Amino acid sequence: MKNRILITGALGQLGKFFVESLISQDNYVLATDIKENKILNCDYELFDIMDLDRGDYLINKYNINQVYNFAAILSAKGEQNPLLTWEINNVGFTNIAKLCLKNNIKKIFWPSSIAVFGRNSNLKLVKNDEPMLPETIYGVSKLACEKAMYYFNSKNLLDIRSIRFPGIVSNSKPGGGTTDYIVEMLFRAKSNENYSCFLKSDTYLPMMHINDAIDASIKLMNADIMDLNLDYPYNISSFETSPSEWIEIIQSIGFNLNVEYKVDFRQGIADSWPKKIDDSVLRSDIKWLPKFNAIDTAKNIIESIQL
Ligand code: AKB
Repeated sequence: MKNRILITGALGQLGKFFVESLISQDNYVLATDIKENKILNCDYELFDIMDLDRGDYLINKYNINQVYNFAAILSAKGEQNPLLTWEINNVGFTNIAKLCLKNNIKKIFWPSSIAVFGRNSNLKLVKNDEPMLPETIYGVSKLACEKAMYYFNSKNLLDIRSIRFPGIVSNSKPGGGTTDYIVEMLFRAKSNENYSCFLKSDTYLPMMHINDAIDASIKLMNADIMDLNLDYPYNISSFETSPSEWIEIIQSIGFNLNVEYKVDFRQGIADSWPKKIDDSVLRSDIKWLPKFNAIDTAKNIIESIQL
């Protein structure tokens, strides 16, 4: 057994895939979330990251030595309740940091997001260190945690590792994000239903297959700290697409999809996000390359969707 890992937000868009992958790589995993578990086949406990006592109890009961902290409210949902988003994302982040400091756990994985960037970030090709003025509370909360992460790491208090994820394509129904259309279209195409798209047809955003995201994250977690040039999150990138291009891809692999456009407030968020990402620092530090391009991603995920 390699590590004893606590995962928060394990029933969310990323968590459940990390659970499966970490278990398959010979780790013990305690999955936690705020809802009853009906999908994960591993040890599971209810845990709200606002509850420090419960966190302390679980870490000691299961002898945890690493945490993957996925509990968060995403970009679009966050705009509906900015203060709650700040609370869950930032107090949640510091609660996990507190628990780890108290229990001598050094290593934490925490996902940041392309939402940390803003219109001043050279959006056509965003390097790792651009000026950042995020426009969503989600982006603001992620950026604040990035700064806290840098503090904890540079003072050698914790070893937090992080990647700024783009839109993640998986067979799990998304919720609350600005990139959600990419997965929603695959579900609609599979069930032969029409789709109403909330972004304009030519809105390009960076995306990636869930397996590539997991592969890079676990590689980063396992990397020798001496090989890492950054004490703060790495950019990551795989492919960029737009709603109209994604529809063409879906059609090219043999599925029908009729789409009407009903653009809403999420367009403003997407317009303030990167169109293309430069992730050369990550690729060189952990020797990683994505395995799935846009077509392979669409094919692989649509085949795995169970209606
Ligand atoms: C969202 O759309 O909010 C997320 C993200 C890019 O962080 N998928």
